[in-house]
Amino acid sequence: MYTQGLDIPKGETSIPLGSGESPEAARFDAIMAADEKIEPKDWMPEGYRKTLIRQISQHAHSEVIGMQPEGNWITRAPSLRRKAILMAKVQDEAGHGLYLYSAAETLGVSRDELVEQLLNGSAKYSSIFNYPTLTWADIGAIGWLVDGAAIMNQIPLCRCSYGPYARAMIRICKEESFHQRQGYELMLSLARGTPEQKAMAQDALNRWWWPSLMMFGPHDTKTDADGMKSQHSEQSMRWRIKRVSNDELRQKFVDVTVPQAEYLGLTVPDPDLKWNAETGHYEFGPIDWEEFKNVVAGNGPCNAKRMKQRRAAHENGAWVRKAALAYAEKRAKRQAAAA
Ligand code: BYC
Repeated sequence: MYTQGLDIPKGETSIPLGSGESPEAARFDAIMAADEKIEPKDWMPEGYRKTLIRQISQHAHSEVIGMQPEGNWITRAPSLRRKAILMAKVQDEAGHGLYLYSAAETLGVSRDELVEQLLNGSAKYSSIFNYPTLTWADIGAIGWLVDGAAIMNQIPLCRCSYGPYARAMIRICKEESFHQRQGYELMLSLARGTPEQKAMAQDALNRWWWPSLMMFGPHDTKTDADGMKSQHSEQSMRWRIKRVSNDELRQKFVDVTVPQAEYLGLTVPDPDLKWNAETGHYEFGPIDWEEFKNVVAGNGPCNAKRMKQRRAAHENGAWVRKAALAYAEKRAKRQAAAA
């Protein structure tokens, strides 16, 4: 059974795998070298398969758990327009989860197995969804910053070497783009509203900024005092699963987002933030990796609540799954009888 974490078999630490060892391995190497797609029936190294199952399933779980912080505000949206937009967005996240579970299934893992890993707590999902949505402005901040960070991370995944994941990402990115825009538009309305509304927008930016930077994952190479370093990036980039590193994506996100905050008239909560004309990038302060580790370990402000709600939703949905199975069986019997 697939387990989370670093379990890439020894001897599969880099590609090329050793073309010539077997015709299949040589073909895999050739596909990588030509920057073409690996498809489900193609031979692939076990480590490649496991890395993809890990990343795609974590991504799917993130989309599913990610419905909760925003779903929390559907009944309290301040207008019918905002409610309709938010409902559409949350439904999109459910859809993303489903495309991604389907993409993971093409790698030979069952959806039941993946869902079980989420429910029993052995699977990870993005740290960002363990923070609370305290005010309506948080809905704007999530769209602007969280979906903004997600797009930055996911656009390169549209060029991932695994075909089903790359194709799922194309549609997801189109939808994420709408999500980001609605979030920014919401923030703009608040920033141009009453002083209280502007203060609410600033407070949301203050709380979501640093967790959004953490979404990109640990640093690429630096081993900080706390030992934070991306474990998988190097190999995943060789396999063309990841195309751009965690730090590069984080920097791109900061460079794009700081001027957006300025346009809103809001202040990014980082006293060290400054433009470096020589590098053409913003410099920013240190990330609190202790907080990240704590949240990923299950001790964030909302981890327990998110998991409790997901387990309850799964149990409450048991009758739907049972009914769908019974209907599928009945239909198969009818079709067999008619044939
Ligand atoms: N949170 O070696 P690294 C959305 C883990 S949903 C938790 O760099 P990798 C949305 C990492 O898993 C957006 N854990 O890993 C939905 C690894 O642990 P394991 C979700 C994190 O995989 C609803 C360890 O740290 N996006 O858009 O090469 C509403 C070492 O990291 C995090 C995706 O899932 C984190 N933030 O790179 C609104 C994108 N970061 O597995 C919006 C797809 C790292 O060894 N995923 N870890 O136990 C990716 O691009 C990559 O998996 C990551 C991490 C960049 C996230």
